[in-house]
Amino acid sequence: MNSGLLRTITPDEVETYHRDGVLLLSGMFDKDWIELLNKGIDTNIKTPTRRSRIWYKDTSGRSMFYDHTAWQNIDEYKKFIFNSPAAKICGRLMGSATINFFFDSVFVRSTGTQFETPWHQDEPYWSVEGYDACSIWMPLVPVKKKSSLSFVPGSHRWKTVFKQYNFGDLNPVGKKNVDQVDFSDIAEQELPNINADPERFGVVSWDIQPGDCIAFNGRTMHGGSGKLDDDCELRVFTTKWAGDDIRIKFRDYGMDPDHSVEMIEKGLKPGDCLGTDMYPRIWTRINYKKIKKHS
Ligand SMILES: O=C(O)CCC(=O)C(=O)O
Repeated sequence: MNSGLLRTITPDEVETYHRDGVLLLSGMFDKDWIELLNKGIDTNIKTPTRRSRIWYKDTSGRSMFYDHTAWQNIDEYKKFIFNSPAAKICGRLMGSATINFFFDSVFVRSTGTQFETPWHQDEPYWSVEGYDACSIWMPLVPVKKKSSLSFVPGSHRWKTVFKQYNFGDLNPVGKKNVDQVDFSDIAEQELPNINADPERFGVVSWDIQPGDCIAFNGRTMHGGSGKLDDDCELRVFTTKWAGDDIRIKFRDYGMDPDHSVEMIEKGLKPGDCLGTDMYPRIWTRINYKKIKKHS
């Protein structure tokens, strides 16, 4: 398993990440990581956390499983978080001095599932705020462009507060105890209908192979994955990473995932940096010199 970078991240790639808020990185993880994470997802599905949800289920049995913050009980996830190059990739892209792990999530669609993830920006849902948050979206099976996660380049710099989707509503099996978010009181605008005119928004997506990943900023608008062919499944492992300017923030309108209870239990409060054994520091830049500020 590679713990170092399989290849250099180029200055052009860093530039693209900050300009577009999203970047496809080919060939970053060797096949041992993919095997390990597939095993981890099998365990996760068999032993879901209390916060897991089935986002979608149809009468033919096609479904989508979602879970998050499962890493502390799944050795394969733990190994990936502490030993894979993911934290280093985020550190290089963000130009941060340190990288703490934030949380993991999985999105597992059975073959032929049509369900599309609604468009959204992650950071407004989270129990933290800041520019320096990077997600690593890693499919563990090949994904066609039409089924892959799509992005609106540049949307990480949008200033509008949108009325975003309440993912807590995605409960076809009737599970009630989930994080609820209601943006109505703070929203300045409805979410734009990106699917109605993807070209106007410059929507991008890619064919992806296991070992590739997409890195994106916590504020970048994304969605639209799904629409699977009958012989294609989609298994995705995502990790969220915090760089220099990320601070804890509790939001009155709800959070998803809502980590506030666990954060308070760990002695963390609004305004603090992430830390403790729940948000371990995984990477520190050697000879850090603040040369560029992107936020
Ligand atoms: O894979 C998906 O369908 C959704 C991924 C996502 O929203 C995320 O990783 O933040």
